[in-house]
Amino acid sequence: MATTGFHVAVVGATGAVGQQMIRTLEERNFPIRKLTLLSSSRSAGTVQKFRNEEVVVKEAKPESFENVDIALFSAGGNISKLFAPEAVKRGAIVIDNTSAYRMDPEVPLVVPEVNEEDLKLHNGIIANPNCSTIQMVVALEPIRQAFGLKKVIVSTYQAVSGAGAAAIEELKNQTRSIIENEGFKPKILPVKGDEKHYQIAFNAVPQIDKFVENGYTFEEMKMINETKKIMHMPDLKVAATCVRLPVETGHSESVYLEIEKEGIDVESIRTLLSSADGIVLQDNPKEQLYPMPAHAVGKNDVFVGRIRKDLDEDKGFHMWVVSDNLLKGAAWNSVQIAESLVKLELVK
Ligand code: NAP
Ligand code: 3JN
Repeated sequence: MATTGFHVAVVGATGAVGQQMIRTLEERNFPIRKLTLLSSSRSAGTVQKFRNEEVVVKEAKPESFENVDIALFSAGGNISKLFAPEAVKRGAIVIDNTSAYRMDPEVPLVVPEVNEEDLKLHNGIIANPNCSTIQMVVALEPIRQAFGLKKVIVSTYQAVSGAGAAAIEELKNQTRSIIENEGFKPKILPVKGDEKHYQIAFNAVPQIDKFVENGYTFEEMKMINETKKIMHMPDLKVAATCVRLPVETGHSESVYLEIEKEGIDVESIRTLLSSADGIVLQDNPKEQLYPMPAHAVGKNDVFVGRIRKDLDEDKGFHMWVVSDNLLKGAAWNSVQIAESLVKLELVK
C-alpha cells in the first residue's frame, strides 16, 4: 500500500456494491495509504485482493473507524444508522450508499454532475442517492439547465443485482431450474424477508421494495423525493413506476419529461446531451443504435437514446436511459464523491 493518501474504509465490502467499490477504488487509482474492509461476522476473516495485496475483511465495530479518513458504507440502512455516527465521531467523512440519511436536511444528497457544490455543506455524512434516481438526474440536469423542467414520469426496468448478491444467485438458479424443467421455490425477490416471493426468471415484477400507504413502493418514492432534493426543485412534478426484470446488471428507464421552453426540437436535446458530463449519447434509429443494459455493464457512464418529441405535447419528450446500477448507481458515484471531496479540499 502507498505511504501517502487516505485511510479508506469500505463497510459491506463483501456485498454486490462493496465488491464494486473495491474494484472502482483500484481502477481510479484513488489515493489510499490504508484500506480497511468491513463486513458482518459472517464474512470476517475472508480475504480480498486490492492492488496485488491481500486485505483481510474484519467485522465492523465502532473502533474499526479509528483514524479512518473516508468511510464508504453499503451494508444496509440499519448498519449505517449504527456505525456512521461512530465513524464521524472519530473524524471520518462518511459516504453512505443507503437510504438512511438521504432525506435528512442536514445531509447533502449528491450526484457530482448535478450538485457537487452541495458537498461543501456536509456535516460528516454525505448520502449517495438510489441507483434509479442517479442515472435519471444525470440525464435530466443538462436539459433542466438549458430549457427548464416542469414534469417527469419514469418507468424503470431494474436488474436483480440492485437487490444484492443473493438476488443474482436466485435469478441464475431459477433460470437453470426452468430450462431443466426442475421445480423451484422463489425465496428472495421481490423483497427479502417479505411474506410473498415471486418468480423473477422469464418474468417482470412491478414491485421494488415494500409498499407505502399511498400505493407507491419505497423505490418509487425514493425516486420522487430524491430527484426533487438533488435538483433543488421541491415543486417538480415527478411520478415513478419501478419494475424488476430478469437482467443481471444494468437498470433501464423510460423517461417522459416536460420542459419550460417552447419550440425545442429533438436535435437540440441530442446536441446538449452529446457533450454533457457523464453521458454517452447512443441515439440513431436508422442504425438501430440505442442503449441496452448488456452493453452498459462495467461502464461508469449513463447512456441515453431513443429521444423523441411527444406527438401531442410540444414541450414533452421521451428518452431511454441506461446505466450500470452497481457503478454509476452505487460504487462509482460514491468514489466520484470521494474524488470531489479531494478536489474541493474538503478532506485532508
Ligand atoms: P449484499 O450483496 O447483500 O451485501 C450486503 C453487505 O453488507 C455484505 O458485505 C454484508 O456482509 C454486509 N453486512 C451485512 N450485515 C452487516 C453487519 N451487521 N455489519 C457489517 N456489514 C454487514 O447487498 P448490496 O447489494 O451490496 O447492498 C448493500 C446495501 O447497499 C443495501 O442494503 C443498500 O442499502 C445499499 N445499496 C444502494 C444502492 C443504491 O441504489 N445506491 C444499490 C444497491 C444497494 P456479510 O458478507 O458478512 O454478510
Ligand atoms: O433494487 C434496486 O435496484 C436498488 C436497491 C437499493 C436498495 C436496496 C436495499 C436497501 C436500497 C437503496 O439504496 O435505496 C436500500 C436502502 O438503503 O434503503
